[in-house]
Amino acid sequence: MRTQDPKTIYLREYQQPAFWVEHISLTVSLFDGYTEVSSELTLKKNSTVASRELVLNGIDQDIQSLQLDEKQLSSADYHYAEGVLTLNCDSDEAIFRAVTRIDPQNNTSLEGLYQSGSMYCTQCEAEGFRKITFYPDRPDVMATFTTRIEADASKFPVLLSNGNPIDSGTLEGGRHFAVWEDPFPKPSYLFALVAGDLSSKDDRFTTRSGRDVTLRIFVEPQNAHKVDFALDSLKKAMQWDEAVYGREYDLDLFMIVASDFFNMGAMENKGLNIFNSAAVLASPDTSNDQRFERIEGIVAHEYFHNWSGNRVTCRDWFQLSLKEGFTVFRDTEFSSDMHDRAVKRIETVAGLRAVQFPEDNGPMAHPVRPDSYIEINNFYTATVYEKGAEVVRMIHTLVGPDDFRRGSDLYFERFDGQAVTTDDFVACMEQVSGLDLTQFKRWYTQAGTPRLSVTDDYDADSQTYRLSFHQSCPATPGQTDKLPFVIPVKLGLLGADGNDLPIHTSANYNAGTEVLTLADETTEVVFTGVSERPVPSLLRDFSAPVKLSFGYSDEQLAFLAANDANGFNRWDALQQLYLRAILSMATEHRAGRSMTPPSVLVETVANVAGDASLSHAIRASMLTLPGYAILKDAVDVVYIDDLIAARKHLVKTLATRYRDIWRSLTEKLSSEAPYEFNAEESGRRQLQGLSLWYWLKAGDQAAFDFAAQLYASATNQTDRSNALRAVLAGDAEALQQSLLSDFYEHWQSDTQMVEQWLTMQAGTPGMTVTGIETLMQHPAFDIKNPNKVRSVIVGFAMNTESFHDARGEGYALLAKVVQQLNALNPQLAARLVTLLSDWKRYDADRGKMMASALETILATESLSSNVFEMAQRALKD
Ligand code: B3K
Ligand code: ZN
Repeated sequence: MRTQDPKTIYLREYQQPAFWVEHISLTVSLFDGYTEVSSELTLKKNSTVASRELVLNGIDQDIQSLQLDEKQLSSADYHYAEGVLTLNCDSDEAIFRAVTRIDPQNNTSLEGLYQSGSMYCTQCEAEGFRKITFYPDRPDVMATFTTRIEADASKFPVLLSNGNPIDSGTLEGGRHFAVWEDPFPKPSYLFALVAGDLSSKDDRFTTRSGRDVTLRIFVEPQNAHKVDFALDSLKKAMQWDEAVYGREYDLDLFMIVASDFFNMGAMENKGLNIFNSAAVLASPDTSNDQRFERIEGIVAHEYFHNWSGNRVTCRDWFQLSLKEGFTVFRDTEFSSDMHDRAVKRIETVAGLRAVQFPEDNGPMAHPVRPDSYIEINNFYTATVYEKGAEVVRMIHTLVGPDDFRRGSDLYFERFDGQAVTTDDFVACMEQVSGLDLTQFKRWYTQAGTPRLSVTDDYDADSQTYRLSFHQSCPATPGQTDKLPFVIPVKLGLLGADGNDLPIHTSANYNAGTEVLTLADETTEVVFTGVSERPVPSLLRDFSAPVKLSFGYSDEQLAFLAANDANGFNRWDALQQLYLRAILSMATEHRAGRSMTPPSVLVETVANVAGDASLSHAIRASMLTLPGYAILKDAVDVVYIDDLIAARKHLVKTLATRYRDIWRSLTEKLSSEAPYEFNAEESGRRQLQGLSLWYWLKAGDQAAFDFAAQLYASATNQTDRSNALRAVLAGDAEALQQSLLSDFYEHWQSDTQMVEQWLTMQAGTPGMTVTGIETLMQHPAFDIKNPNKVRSVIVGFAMNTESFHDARGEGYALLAKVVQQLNALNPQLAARLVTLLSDWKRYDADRGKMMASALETILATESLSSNVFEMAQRALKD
């Protein structure tokens, strides 16, 4: 157990530093066994701060020499403890020089400079630069960088850093060097360096002002055939940001590097994005449609950060959502424009409900702009990213698209080259729109998902219809009482013929956007001239991230699913029907009674499956049942066995009742055409995959044959993985084993395919802890590789039935893995802790076992502050 609890950082304690850095000159010299880093900081006193203390962060720095101006510093001149070096600096302008040694080859934390396979790369966000050299490693210190890299020329022919290459040459002893200069002042978290034996591919983009930009992607040679899609996505993103935000790229070179060892998806380092290989390498043969879509979105996301994040960055890490919420909003809009907007909205909301809502509904809940943290890496969460994007989306809804664009223009112009706050962003939107967003900003400061309950009343005599809204927000850690939120509710009123009735109201309703804005705990809205009792369609397009309840009958939901003019709400109505059905069946199961899904639901499913007016993709999402994350979030106590039994029973009922529909859809949706990734084609494949899955659940031999045949003849990974997913979900064990071993046999030299193979196995029904332990012994597994850990461990935790096995062995295994990773990669270890954080929602027995796994974790020797913070928050009342 740790001797001292790590320090908590508070937003309210933010202070500017006493010294700014105007420029840093860095020389990084890679040697086998160690790396030498020499840095020269051009310091300038911050006149608004009285202190003369120079505060530099530095972790695992083996000091060779330190110098302030002409003075060599001895240990009496500075204080260096717990990663902070402090010294006094009497002049207003000074040069600080440091020569230190670091050990990237043994850096398994994948923060700072580290080795990834045969290459070196960096990850500096949030606080990795302090593992490279002494520096005020905080985002409000923005400096220009010159970086010189020296290394063995044959092992590391490619040497990269941010900005433009300005010099290169050979050195003695088979070594060489390259010098890079980044003219844009940036915080240290955007620094990057890469050295390796990489192959590259170039493309070009001409900006709208006519500048020619070279786009260059670097990968290990065996991946050279997997780069085209990322380059195309990049060009689309560049074009989109010019068209939609008026933002142009600012350097002559934009580079992307793929790394196999990476803690997250990708990183937006200025001019030199570094990507997790899995988030950038694509080919039809190894990436399914979902993967293509994800890669396109991430490439765009990182590119968009060049403005929302790099040119305008965060003052401190509490402002993380300033860049992340905004950039997620931007990449989501980009994807909506590239493909199908309604489908994208459905995917986004399904993801929000499955991940962010549960986070907001448990011990990990925190505001979009947190008030405090121990380890900032623990706050790269769905709340900061996805809820943060919803908050930006609501601003977009409230001010309208034109003012939003004017507001973002103002924001980029006013704050270019600065480190700012979410308040600064909102202030721009207020200025251009004239709206007062003071109350709206509670979305940034209050955690928890608001509940919006709605009742209605119709008076035929006066033809008035009344909706009464009541909002509340449950207590979250550290926040018991919440004030009302501003909630934009997009709505329509459906008449019996399924069409929208005209809306007349004196409430705060915008007829152009169909948005009603609520600001009070209770709001009564009266609609006049309503000729019949309508069915309300509320929260269209999910206009606010709230949990809405309205006492719909099953028939009304089915009616909305069939008729709503809003595609999103059609989907959502059916989701509510599924959810209700499963929850009530689970209650029956618990009571030992038989389960029967409501016939109105069963009939609606057939209608949707056969509704040719709906796109394939919309049909597929409408026919997809809510997953366990959403089911769990909807109950007070999670009796997981009952939820599993109920969900399975519904699947079985739909599968067997409609086996002919599934069969005919599966067969009809086959295509011989060569693979193309677009909305139309991926929708077709998605619906075929789902139909095949249902058909196979009906147990028909013909379905197994079809799947085996689809697998064998597949010319792309989407068809192949659809076949595999269906087979793995069924109970034909021999077929499962034969396909899985064939897959590995065939693809073992392809890293991305091996990761998918691991994930599939971890997710197989009937997977056991022993099975996972065996998988972890497989040569393809590597505990030091986050992708492999995520494939197996997160894959297993998502396998609800197996992970929540009543004996609790899954929890114990997870605790063991966290303990092991605590020493190797604290950031990843801390992520895994969240898989146990909802322990209190389970039945008492499971809850106890999950909590005891957390206790085990908390008792680990030399516990990292990352894991400590997460385990302790998870266990706290
Ligand atoms: N900004 C990075 C995330 C860094 C995470 C550090 N633990 C990727 C992104 O959001 O674009
Ligand atoms: Zn981001």
